[in-house]
Amino acid sequence: MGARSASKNIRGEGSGQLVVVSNRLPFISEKRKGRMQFKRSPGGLVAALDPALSRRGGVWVGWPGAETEDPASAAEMVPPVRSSDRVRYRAVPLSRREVAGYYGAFSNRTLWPLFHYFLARTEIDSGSWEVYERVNERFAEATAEESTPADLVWIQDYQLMRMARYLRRMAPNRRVAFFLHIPFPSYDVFRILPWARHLMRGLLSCDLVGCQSQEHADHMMSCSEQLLGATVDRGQGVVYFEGRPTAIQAHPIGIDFELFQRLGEKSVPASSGVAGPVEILSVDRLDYTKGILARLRAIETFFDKYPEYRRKTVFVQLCVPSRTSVEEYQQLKREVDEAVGRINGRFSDPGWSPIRYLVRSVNQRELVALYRRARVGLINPLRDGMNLVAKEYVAAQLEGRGVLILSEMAGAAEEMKEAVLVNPYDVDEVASAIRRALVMPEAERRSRMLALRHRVKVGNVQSWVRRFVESAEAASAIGAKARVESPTDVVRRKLLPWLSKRPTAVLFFDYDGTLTPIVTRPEQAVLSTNARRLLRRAMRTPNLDVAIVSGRALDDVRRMIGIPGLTYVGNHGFEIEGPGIDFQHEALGAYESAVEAASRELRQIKVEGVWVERKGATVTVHVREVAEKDRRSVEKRAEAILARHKLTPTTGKRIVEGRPPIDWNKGYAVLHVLAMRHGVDWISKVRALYVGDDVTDEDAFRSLRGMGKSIRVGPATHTEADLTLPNPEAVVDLLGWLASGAFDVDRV
Ligand code: GDG
Repeated sequence: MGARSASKNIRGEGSGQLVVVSNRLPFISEKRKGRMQFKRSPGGLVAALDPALSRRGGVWVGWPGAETEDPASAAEMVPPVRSSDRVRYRAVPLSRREVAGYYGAFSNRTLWPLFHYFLARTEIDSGSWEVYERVNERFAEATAEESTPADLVWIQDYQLMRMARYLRRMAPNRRVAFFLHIPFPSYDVFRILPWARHLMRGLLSCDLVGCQSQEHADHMMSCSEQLLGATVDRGQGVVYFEGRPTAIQAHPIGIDFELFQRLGEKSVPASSGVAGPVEILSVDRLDYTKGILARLRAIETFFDKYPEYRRKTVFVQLCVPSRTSVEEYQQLKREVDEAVGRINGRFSDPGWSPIRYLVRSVNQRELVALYRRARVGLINPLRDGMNLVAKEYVAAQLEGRGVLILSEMAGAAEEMKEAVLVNPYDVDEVASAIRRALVMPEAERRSRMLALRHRVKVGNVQSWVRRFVESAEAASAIGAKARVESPTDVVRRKLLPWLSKRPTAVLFFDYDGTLTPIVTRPEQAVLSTNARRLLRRAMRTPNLDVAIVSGRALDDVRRMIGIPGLTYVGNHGFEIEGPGIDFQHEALGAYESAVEAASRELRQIKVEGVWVERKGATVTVHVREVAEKDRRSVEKRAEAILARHKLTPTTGKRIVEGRPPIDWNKGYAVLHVLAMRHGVDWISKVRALYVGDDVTDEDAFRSLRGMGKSIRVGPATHTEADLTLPNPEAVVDLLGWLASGAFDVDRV
């Protein structure tokens, strides 16, 4: 296609180009007199990315802003490429329905409110989720076409959280980074989304995921762990999932400091478009996350509590209309109008009104003039990814006399510690902070502002782009090297497509040597707290059914695990107990006296270290502690005694076991559990997975051949199992992944 061949002219030699992907392309297009006209979108992000794109050569992929399903007419909505251009644009055409579902609904009525902790406003609608998925896939297709493995793909924001997953599938070698401009919520909030795991997988398909603050990065790491069972290295800020590392880092965005400073220098009070004094200033998009109503309550409280400021102080609230077609935003506008009217009605007198309320966008020159004049910048959103207004206010404070009051809930608060920090929900605190700012001694104001200005200058948007791109390149280089899978990753990758073809998985775990390391004496084989927690979690996961299968007596294994409600298989399958199952092999009674007599005789073997364990229907001779030289002869004597009593001797890891000569073993028991729990046609309903380490587990591996899957734990020996894991730690790792329900629903 045209764009692709054009890219050859544009692409710089040597290093790859930068491919920026965002919901909107960075310009507004309009047809005038039959010709398309393009106007650059305002804003620091576009201004900072433009030079980076031109320097390296690059492509910007995005939606051009007008609804169309036709790729040809979408291609007309981007500026034409001349051969000298180093940046070009690729339009992703979206229909009216797609824009409504992906942007209007899922992005703005599901992700936006949830990520800002407005749970009651969060819509959960699978229809819009499906559109979001499809549109993300379309962005990935366009990006795959526009890029090569040498390029760096940089995806912007919450509208495109699934895109990297698709891009990886279409173009596995792309270097991919993502930046989230809005907050990332805590696990307890994020998990509310039925598609939380899907979104997490989308993020973990990147080499680098950047966010505004360390708090958001921490939330991403714990969600990776809890939702997907991924391995997290918090010290390094890396998550390992499906054999690849993803760096998760805070990259607080900045502003074009020089620009705001320059505009500040040029500004004159009259250019602000607001006459009279401006003591307190707030500037926001008209959005419920910005906390305008709570702020107005704080202003009212301020005038109530400190009447000496009436007739003197003016609060200017500039609201830029936003998402005006959405009913909720229209409602918010009515509420803000009403609150302003009421407060002004209460306090105004003929010469003075406490609130100057402007609902419109002003140009940047006017905005900076306002910033410069304001004695107090009141920036107290209820929740905000960063909040650039706070930084812009600081940059425009050339005299350094202003005071910034900043919400603790804004990402900016993590860096801007010299501001007066407030809880925006606490109207009394905000009212007192305003008063404190107005009476703050000049020396204190200056020293706070000086420090803030220094930070904002150093962390400007240009350095943000530079650092992010450098980190993304470093992360993708490490990722390419580290793409060596751990044994658990290999097993996970092989199991995933198989497991996800059935709604339920039945997991069978042997105990000793599988869930716990092999120890000298059975009572020392204690289950770790982590393994117990994960088993509990697996039990509560709706699509998992968990059974423990052991050679130990049933009572013993139940006690060692200590989780009521699981299925327990004891004595190599002779005894089974669990929800809906209470089983004892019928032939057991007939051999009870033989087992008893054999046990008595075995106890007569008086060799140091021999230890006989009677386990109901079976008897075990432990020889682990017997001196090496005597071990074999003890085993032989034990086998002879068992044979004399017509019991079948089996030799395992440093044990000899006598069992009734009944054709019954762990393998039959597993099939019995499956039939009892899920019906004789279980094979069409569930997936069965058996994990064990011993020869006796081989019976289970054999019975599941072709019907289920099995994993042998321990050093590679001859085994009938389909897969292997090196040790119990790897089993617990796998259990973590299974217990997280990670293979549920989503097949990708
Ligand atoms: C998202 C995140 C994060 C406002 N009024 C006028 C005007 N503005 C400009 C400001 C500022 C921008 O709009 C608003 O940026 P914020 O950061 O405050 O908020 P969001 O739009 O919600 O942005 C946010 C940001 O992404 C970047 O990562 O900080 O947390 O929610 O630049 O100057 N500009 C002009 N006239 C106005 O009337 N010219």
